[in-house]
Amino acid sequence: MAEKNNLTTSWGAPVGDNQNSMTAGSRGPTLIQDVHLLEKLAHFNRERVPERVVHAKGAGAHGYFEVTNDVSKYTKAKLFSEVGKRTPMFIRFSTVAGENGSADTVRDPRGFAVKFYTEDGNYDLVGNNTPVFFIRDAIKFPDFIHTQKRHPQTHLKNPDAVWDFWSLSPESLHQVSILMSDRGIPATFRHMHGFGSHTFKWVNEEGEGVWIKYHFKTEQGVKNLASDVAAKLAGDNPDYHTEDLFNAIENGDFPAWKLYVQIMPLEDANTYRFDPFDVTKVWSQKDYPLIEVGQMVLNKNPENYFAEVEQATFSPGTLVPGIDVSPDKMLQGRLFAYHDAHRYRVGANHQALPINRARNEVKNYQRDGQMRFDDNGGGSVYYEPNSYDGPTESPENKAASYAVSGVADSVAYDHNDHYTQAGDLYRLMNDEERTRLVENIVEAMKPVSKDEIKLRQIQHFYKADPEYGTRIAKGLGLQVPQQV
Ligand code: HDE
Repeated sequence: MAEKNNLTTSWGAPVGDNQNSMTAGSRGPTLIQDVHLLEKLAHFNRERVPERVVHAKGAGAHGYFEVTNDVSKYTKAKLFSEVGKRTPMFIRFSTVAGENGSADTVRDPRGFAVKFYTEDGNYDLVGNNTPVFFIRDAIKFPDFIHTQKRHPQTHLKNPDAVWDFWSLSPESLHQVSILMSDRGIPATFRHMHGFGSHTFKWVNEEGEGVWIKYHFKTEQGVKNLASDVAAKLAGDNPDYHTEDLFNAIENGDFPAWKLYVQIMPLEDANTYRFDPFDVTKVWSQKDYPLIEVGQMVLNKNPENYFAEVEQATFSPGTLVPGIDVSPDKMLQGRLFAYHDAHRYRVGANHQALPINRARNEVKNYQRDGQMRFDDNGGGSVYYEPNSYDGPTESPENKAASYAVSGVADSVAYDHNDHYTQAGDLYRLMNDEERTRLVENIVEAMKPVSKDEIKLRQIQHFYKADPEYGTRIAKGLGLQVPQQV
């Protein structure tokens, strides 16, 4: 006879009755000794871990990355080591500002966070579907996100804050223009590009470095949603992108992206026409053309959303030999923020969770901490240096050194041209794209209560391109301020 499929408590004891609480007689009070009832209710109260403070709503998938072009002369990173090499990976797509459960089809950048499970440990490439960002110093991030979230009194979204901040932070103009363009609402997670956004460093076996930028080009083609279609979907099916990704993979329609890099010799950074570490700027592809690296294919859905997507923890600080960071002030801030967020949201041992655990053996002297559900190193030596053959550092894997100079100070960037690239973007667009861009901005700015904010923002659009600023001013029933 087949073994009975017994329901158990979390401590494995069989449950006698899962329909009725234990009471003193059928009408008597519930007995506190009904430990199965107590445990069910108590665990239920603790099912929610804090949602991500940004990028709370997302969807994930497993897949692989395969090298299609030899870039080993630039980097010793094993996942890029030879053509044909495959590395398992996990990706999480997300919106930025909305809470968990908010609609997928909002106008917002999309997170594009990739975890490569390489033989040298995990490498996280935590990017967005946009090559630039709104700000370029980490110190402004909490304030920026406050403006994207809810007003502290009304608990409503607040256009005054959004545009007040952007009009007082002109470095945001390039990303604001991308956000308000057609690409602000991707048709699905499958029909959008991905970017590392920041400048990173690749280092080869000889310790020679180059600066790089990552580009994931969707092989599905870029498709976007018109604002009105997106708004209707946000009401009819707030999980539209989540559902699309799951169904596509479930049906064997595996989405793929080609990965390219732009490569800049280290010395070029000193002479390039703007600071190449400024994440509000792109590098001209005429100056630094795209070089193919490989293909990423998503071919497996998560078995369990909470275990694999909600508990996934990514960080730009999760690096492997051959890949390093740049002095980009945003990237530097993120190197602290992500693991700090994970320790708070998931726990000190988040890297040991199955979805985050490296595929190669993790050997170090970190012990204990909450939810240490692995063997915690057993009886092995638990300090270093030691005389018991414990794991030791491998100097050949030290991050490549590089010269730094300057006075310790809180200093601004040494260039402030926030208009050329935003204007170039506007001029690259065809008439229909420009018209939709202007309409989207006018719609978004109409609810702003202070003309002072609108006029200040119009000045920025005008400096990018006179037609750009003039059309927005007209749409808002305002004049472009004289002192532009
Ligand atoms: Fe994030 N970001 N971010 N961000 N970010 C987080 O990590 C942060 C920035 C991005 O699917 C948080 O687990 C700072 C740029 C993605 O789990 C947090 C700054 C880019 C995801 C955090 C930035 C990103 C996050 C929130 C300014 C694109 C979701 C909770 C210096 C290049 C990853 C968490 C996932 C998540 C901090 C700016 C992308 C708080 C301080 C620029 C895709 O750690």
